[in-house]
Amino acid sequence: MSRSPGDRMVTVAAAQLGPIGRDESRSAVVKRLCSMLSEAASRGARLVVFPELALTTFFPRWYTDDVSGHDHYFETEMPSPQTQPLFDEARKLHVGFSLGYAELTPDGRRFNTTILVDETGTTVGRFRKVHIPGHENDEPWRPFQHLERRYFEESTEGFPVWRAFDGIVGMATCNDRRWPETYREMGLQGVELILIGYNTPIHYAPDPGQNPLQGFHNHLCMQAGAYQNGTWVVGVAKGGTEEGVESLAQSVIIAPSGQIVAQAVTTDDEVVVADCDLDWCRHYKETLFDFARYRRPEAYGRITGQKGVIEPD
Ligand code: CDT
Repeated sequence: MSRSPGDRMVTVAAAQLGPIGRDESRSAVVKRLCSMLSEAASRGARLVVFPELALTTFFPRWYTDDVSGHDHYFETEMPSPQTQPLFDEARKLHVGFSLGYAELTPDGRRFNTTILVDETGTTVGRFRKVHIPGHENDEPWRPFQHLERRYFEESTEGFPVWRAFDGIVGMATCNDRRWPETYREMGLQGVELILIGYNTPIHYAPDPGQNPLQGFHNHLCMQAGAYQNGTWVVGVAKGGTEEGVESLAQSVIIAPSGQIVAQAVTTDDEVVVADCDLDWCRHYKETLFDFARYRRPEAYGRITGQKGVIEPD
């Protein structure tokens, strides 16, 4: 099957962020995001993808006995008076966006959330992070903590997709990108564009031998997810050294072939743009990865039937 561009060409921007300081105000961050929206729009983007926890510093690196003492890092409404300018700017520029932030619900639940907003400024989708990495309790032996499991609940809402931007769009958040089930769940709903934000410290305390491989593993899992499901994947970092912790940048836009078509070159605020032909997905979804023809769910019972490893006797 030869590849000729289809009608559903969507220009997408990966809006990589550099560090956000502990004391940086919401309004200052929103200003940064608005200027990136405007740059992306001037470069033809119709959809701008921001990272995980894009409104604040990565606060789960700090231990606290009572997490409610850190509620100022959470959003209780979206948009709020501080974030409304982002929605207004998007509507004015006629671009959509996805935005990761810490969500505190009216009944006191905390999620690591991403929303999808269309070109009219309307929220069309909400995803809550499924795989919550790190630890629950203080582990002072680490040079810095990764306390997402203290701050956030695991979502039980799975991986929905939405019809938007002339295609089928899904979202995932940071650690979700390392799990093949994430992509397959959306692949089985015909996803054509997966938006992923991440905050990935270079130093992995439980096994520092993985540190030099952070960039490789980041691309490896997203490229495999794209190819094996015939979908575009946009992976967007909050990178650079934030409050003394160095995080991976290397944001990318990946085609359904698994090839990287655009990549950030800095560790700071940077807009990377690519034309994403959603019709390209068909070339994989209707050939090698024609699920209806080739998948063997009857051979995959363990995937949903068990959680951990059960070794043979
Ligand atoms: N934010 C996030 O999910 N980061 C994780 C770090 C895992 S190490 C505790 C990631 O998978 O990149």
